[in-house]
Amino acid sequence: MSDATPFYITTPIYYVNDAPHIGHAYTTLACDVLARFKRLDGYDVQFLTGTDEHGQKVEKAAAAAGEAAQPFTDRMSGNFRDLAGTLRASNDIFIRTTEHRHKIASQAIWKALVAAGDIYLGSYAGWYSVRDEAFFTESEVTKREDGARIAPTGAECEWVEEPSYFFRLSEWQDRLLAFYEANPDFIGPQSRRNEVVSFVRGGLQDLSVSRTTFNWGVPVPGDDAHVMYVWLDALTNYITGVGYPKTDGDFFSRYWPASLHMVGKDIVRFHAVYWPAFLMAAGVAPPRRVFAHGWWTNEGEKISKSLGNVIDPYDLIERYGLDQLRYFLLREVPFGNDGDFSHRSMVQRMNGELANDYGNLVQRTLSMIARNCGGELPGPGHFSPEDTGLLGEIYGLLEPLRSAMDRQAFHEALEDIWRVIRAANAYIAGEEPWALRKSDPERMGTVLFVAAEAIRGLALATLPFMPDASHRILDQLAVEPEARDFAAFGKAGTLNPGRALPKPEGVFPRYSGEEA
Ligand code: ME8
Repeated sequence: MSDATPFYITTPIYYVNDAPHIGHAYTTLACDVLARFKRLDGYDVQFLTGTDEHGQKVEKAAAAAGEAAQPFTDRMSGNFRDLAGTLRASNDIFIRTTEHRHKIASQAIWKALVAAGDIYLGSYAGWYSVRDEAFFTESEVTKREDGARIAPTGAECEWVEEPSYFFRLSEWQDRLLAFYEANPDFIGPQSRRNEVVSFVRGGLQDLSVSRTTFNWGVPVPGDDAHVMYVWLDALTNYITGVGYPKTDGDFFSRYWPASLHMVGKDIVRFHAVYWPAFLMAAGVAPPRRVFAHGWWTNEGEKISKSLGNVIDPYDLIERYGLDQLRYFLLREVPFGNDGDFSHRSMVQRMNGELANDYGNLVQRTLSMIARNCGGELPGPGHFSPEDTGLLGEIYGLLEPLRSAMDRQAFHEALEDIWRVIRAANAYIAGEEPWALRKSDPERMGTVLFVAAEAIRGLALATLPFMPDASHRILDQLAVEPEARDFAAFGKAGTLNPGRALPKPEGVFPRYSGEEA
């Protein structure tokens, strides 16, 4: 195995009750950008995504579709797999919770919890929200006018009374608080961390971890009348994916604990409270970090099927392009905050930041080289302070990018990159290479070389965000495939003066269609 540092990143596994939408695409893209960044930076990455296929919600959806649960989940899971492909997600693992290996892993963690004395048989009587697949206490639900009980998430609850196994979560309060204290980066952003800590400080109740009123789930070992609570089954996917229960295997010991579970803010409690408690109880190390991003609304409204305003990622890709969508989603909101999707701001960013700022920089530099240097990359002469200034900005970009990416501050990374794009545009405007063609061709060559070197660095920096467009820019600079990683970032000499460049063509089209 490679001696590179391992980095294991996961998306939530998505429920297959419905078609994927922009929210699912968002989390997957954010993970993909980080996975690509880490690979380019020399890490040994495992990137997992997949589908959550058990539980009442999926069973009901299958029944509503008039299908048996397994073929229904096969079909629906395929939609998520297809979306990952369309998004160009570079996941190494696609896991489904109906796979045999996952049943083995789920039953193994169950047995470990039983062996640790953390599971007992009792009976549950309380509220359950099928939409959230979550239990709620009397004090958490509110009564609507028609008498229906509503969870804090807005979902309707039903009353459930059934025999159930419980996990002794109440006994994990102190150990969880000590764990958060010892691992200040375990939950990001800070606001979510505070929320989780105060939730746990408020006291924890034992958690029902099995159901008996339906059977679409992993059978509880030794008691077939119960299926495992879907969240215990679902969370376990993250260790199934790296080989659990074979914890002494190379794969598991290499990639576990996960570097990062990326989730939406809706499911932070499951990941930052229940999951580390299950794992510690089962004698498995908790993940290193959980980052909960914010929620997208559509033109100011909550996205929901009943409002009919679900945003289809395929439509956006068709209209604006995949790289454009990837850029927009990670640039539009500080990662961690909620965001509002609007076509207006999509078009503004696409035209202003991609076509004008970045696209023009590339396009005018490459077309000046094509026109004035016979299509060959010019060689540099003596460097002026302006030249070394811009080169310094480029070579200095990687460190702030690393820092931003390690904090999942994608917007900050993009701002850093755009600062250098603007500096490069200002450099060209100041140096006026077009005016040097006759008066000082050597100086013109130096300026165009420096601009090309800046573009090379920028294209490497944008590779994780916009892989297609960035590769096309590197193609136009004739950068060799093996020089397309961060090891080559600050390596002057990767560009070959005298080398014939392909005919330049724009990579960031302007959007000129009708706005939706
Ligand atoms: O919760 N804005 O699956 P799920 C941003 N199966 N992100 C959104 C979003 C929105 N409007 N809507 C969804 C589940 N997401 C469980 C997870 S993990 C062991 C089990 C994203 O299909 C966001 O990442 O409901 C959210 O956490 C996830 O989709 C929920 O997907």
